[in-house]
Amino acid sequence: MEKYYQKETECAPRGKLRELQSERLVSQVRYVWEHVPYYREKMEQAGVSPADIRGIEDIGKLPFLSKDDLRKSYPDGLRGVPAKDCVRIHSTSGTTGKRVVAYYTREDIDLWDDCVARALVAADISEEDIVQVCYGYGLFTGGLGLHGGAEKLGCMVLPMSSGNTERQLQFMQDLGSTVLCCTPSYAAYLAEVINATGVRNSIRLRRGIFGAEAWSEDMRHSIERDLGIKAMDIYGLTELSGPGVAYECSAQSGMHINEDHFYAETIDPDTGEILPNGSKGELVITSLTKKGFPLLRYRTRDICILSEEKCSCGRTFIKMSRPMGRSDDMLIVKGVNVFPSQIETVLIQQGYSSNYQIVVDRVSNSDTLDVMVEMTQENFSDSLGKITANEKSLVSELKTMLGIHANVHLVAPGTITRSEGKAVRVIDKRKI
Ligand code: DLL
Repeated sequence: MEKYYQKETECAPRGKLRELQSERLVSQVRYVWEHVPYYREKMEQAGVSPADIRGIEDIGKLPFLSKDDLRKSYPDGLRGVPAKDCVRIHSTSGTTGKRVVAYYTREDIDLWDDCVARALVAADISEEDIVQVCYGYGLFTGGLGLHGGAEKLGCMVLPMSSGNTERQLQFMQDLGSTVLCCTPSYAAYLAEVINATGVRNSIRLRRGIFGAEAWSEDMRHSIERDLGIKAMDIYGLTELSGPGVAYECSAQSGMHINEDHFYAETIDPDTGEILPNGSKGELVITSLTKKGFPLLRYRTRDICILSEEKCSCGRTFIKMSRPMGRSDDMLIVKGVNVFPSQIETVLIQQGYSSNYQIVVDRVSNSDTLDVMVEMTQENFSDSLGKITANEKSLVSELKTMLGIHANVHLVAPGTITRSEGKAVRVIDKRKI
């Protein structure tokens, strides 16, 4: 089984892979032209027809799809098959407008499971493993996505879904889970509870498959240390199946993109110009095989770098760096661009944990930026009596990074609400 997932396409010479991508793109463009009138119209407006797409080198001729297109075509304008041929839907949380609904045929689910199974094999997981899935089940793709891949690989799956930490830990100990799948922020919380309750020695975890939100290398190291596991990154989005678009291997230096199913480009987010691999840009993905919801040139809004450098694991699939924030993550505070990741970088560099919250508000027509920062147990006991000095030093570091003043509030360990799914780091009260 391992052989099947690892070798056939993942390690193919790049020329051969390009041929396969070309063939698949040509037939996918024809398919979309015939089955998705919304995209056909976009192609007509751009003056392109399927005859113009003869291989992957022609992909730049195709128009982009954006989140805005998904909203305009809600609920089923981009579906590629009649409802009777779909076996499932998933949906995004819809916090910023209308939900996005993605459709899956039976074959789409099968290919998605393959993509996730590959991710698990790349993390050295096999049918011997007991996989505890604590991503949410339901409309969110995390639960059923990891579940499908792990089951396909032959693992024993614990479909826990998110929440109920006490029960998670009970099953983890009683059934001897060896793999944990959840958001990195929930993994960090579980690690905290495991160590605080002294049950670390009765936990058999050895791998973690963490994704769905941004996390830093420092956060990886602390989760690995606290749980005694190897923590692997996994990337994906609902619009393109879910988790498993890209995954980490033993090298833990970027995520291999499942390139036989997804063609990746990076573009300049302002001009749409295609950038050479190696430069930082917005990730654009074309699904080469999906039929229920076949998106071409979808703008993910995630900023990353694609690298063709040879990987020590032997896979030839291109790698993406961890997403460096989303192009729409940016806050504008007092007219200045602020990325939450810049704030996280300062906090981690100064020895604080990844538990923080940013609150933006407007008082008497002027923006305010407050950062609640949770101290770790160590810096809490070190800094009793030095809190004001520490806050002042963080204010000054943040000013250097952001160019504007932020109010810093150091709070005791455990004060900031822990998340069971994606962490909520920013509260923008100007929008409430
Ligand atoms: O988060 C799918 C997923 C589930 C991925 C479980 C990995 C594990 P959405 O809810 O549609 O889908 O959110 C997609 O989450 O555009 C990124 O901004 C972010 N994201 C996903 N994976 C990562 C990651 C799922 N590994 C959006 N690192 C994407 C950083 C990630 N951000």
